[in-house]
Amino acid sequence: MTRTTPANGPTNAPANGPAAAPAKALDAEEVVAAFRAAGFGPFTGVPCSYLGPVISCLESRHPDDYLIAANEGEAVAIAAGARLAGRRPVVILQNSGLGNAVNPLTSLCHTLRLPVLLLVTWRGEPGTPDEPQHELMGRITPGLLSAMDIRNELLPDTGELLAERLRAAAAHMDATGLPFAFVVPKGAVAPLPRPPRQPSGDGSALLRSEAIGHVMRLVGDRALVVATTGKTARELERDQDRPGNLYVVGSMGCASSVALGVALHAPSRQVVVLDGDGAALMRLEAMATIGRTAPPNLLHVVFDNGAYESTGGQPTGSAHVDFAAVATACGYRHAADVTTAEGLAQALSRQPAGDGPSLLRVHVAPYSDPGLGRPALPPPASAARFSAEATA
Ligand SMILES: Cc1ncc(C[n+]2csc(CCOP(=O)(O)OP(=O)(O)O)c2C)c(N)n1
Repeated sequence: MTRTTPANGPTNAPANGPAAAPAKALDAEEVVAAFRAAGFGPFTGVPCSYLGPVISCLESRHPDDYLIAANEGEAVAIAAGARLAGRRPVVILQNSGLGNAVNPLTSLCHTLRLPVLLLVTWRGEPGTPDEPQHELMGRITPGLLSAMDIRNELLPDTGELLAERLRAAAAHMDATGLPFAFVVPKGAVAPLPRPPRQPSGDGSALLRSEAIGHVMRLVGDRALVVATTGKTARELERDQDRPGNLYVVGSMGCASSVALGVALHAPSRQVVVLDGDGAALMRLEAMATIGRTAPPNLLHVVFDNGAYESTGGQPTGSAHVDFAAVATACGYRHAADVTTAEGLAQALSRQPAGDGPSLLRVHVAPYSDPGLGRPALPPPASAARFSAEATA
């Protein structure tokens, strides 16, 4: 698969070797304009930093045509519905989210012949250094798309070629009723100039890194702590690394379910999950199972910054969700919203360890240290260390 040669069909071979870096970067406005000119829209999906500029452009210029989804599978189903209503929908997703989308792509779009256009980013592209959680999916992305009968090719690197390939994609989708995917490598879309980020508002909002520090101090040394993907895990590792911490670097949204599994099978230990609002929304069903199984030793902390901060700060839509009410309705014994360090301490004193499950939604600023590093500990080492601690 090359940048300018379209794939020949649904069986086009996966790219096994290192791919060349994109020759040029497309401008995000140019990408959005080309898709719209070819009749594509609405757009829905979950962000990846590679497509952050495209999402920002959609949010600012075409807010009625961009819908934030909580989960990539949900986005595919929304797009399928939009197709039924006569539109040519586009789903924006990171390739890690292909896992969430496999079922609706195969058993909904394929079965009902509802063609949706995918813009899939290519984290972990072979030959391009990336984080461990992207290695396997990066290797199999083109092959996985092909295995699902989804014709795929790299996003072209000029506006003219993009317009041409969009016409070809539309013709293919009309002729076959099948989805089509453009795979978006690193650097394919130029970043937007960004003003230096500051803690928002009047500076009184808690920073997530501070809030993590408060929670860790209040839960104590013996607590087992499971941190969600993105900057939450990275901040925890940087500031508070210890054997009882597990950094769930991938599988966005699964940290609370991992914590549930630990809590049910290590009943003598307090288990704390540090979740994000985007991650909690991605797998909101986890709260139903936590509430039903009701492990008394589980504390679920959601750091709500209203954003997918780790991928560039796109909004999550969490302001529309009352997490505490959801948790209570699901069967959690305690749930509270807090905005300050004092509120956090008071809420935890009212939700004693052993009287859970409890939920604490901590409102934090959508900000993190721009110099925040990547996890130093290889994921298998982090898992083995945590497991040894959990079974000690
Ligand atoms: C299935 C999946 N989809 C998308 C991503 C890309 N991604 C990584 S972190 C992140 C944002 C997480 O948002 P949130 O839980 O609110 O935490 P924050 O980044 O705000 O700390 C996203 C979208 C991913 N890793 N996995």
